[in-house]
Amino acid sequence: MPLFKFPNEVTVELIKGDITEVEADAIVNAANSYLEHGGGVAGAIVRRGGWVIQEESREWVRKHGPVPVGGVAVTSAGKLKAKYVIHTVGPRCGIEPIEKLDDAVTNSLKKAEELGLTSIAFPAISTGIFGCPYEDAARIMARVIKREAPGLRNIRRIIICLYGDEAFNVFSKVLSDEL
Ligand code: AR6
Repeated sequence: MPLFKFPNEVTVELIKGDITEVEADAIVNAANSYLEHGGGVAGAIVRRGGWVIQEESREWVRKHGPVPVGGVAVTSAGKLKAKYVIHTVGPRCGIEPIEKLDDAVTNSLKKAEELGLTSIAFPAISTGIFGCPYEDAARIMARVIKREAPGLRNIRRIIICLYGDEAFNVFSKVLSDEL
């Protein structure tokens, strides 16, 4: 059952597990600006989706330059169930302001809308290697969803995929409080 449903039927679901297994039109990658997908979500996406995702990412950076913090880039999803990977760069906590996470989530939703997609799955961007606390990240994601969901025309499912009990419990609490 979804955690929340907006009047325009957009639902928010929280799930626990590996985002590379989620069935959604797009999965969001917690990337770095160079789209070099080493560890965390990014590493898992390339391992499971195939090297083509890394190759397309390098091609994107060659054409457009590094992705700014809060920006997005799109590639195919290789062998994943998704149609696209939307790569976004979250802030590195302690180096960039965590508020940039608002841009990362907002721009990912906008890109999915632009592509005409109906479902999008997010990981807890910036809460792994980039060191942001789950609670702060969850609050920002909740705020963006609350602000953006009522205006969405194509997206009907927003999935947040959390890795492990702690992340899942914190996000569940914050999102149910704030949505
Ligand atoms: N599915 C869902 N969530 C996951 C998975 C997975 N397979 N693997 C890890 N997480 P991170 P960041 C969780 O480090 O902090 C990469 O090297 C993880 O527990 O993937 O934005 C990039 O290339 C954490 O809660 O992303 C960048 O250099 C959350 O996903 C850098 O890490 C995000 O962890 C980005 O760091």
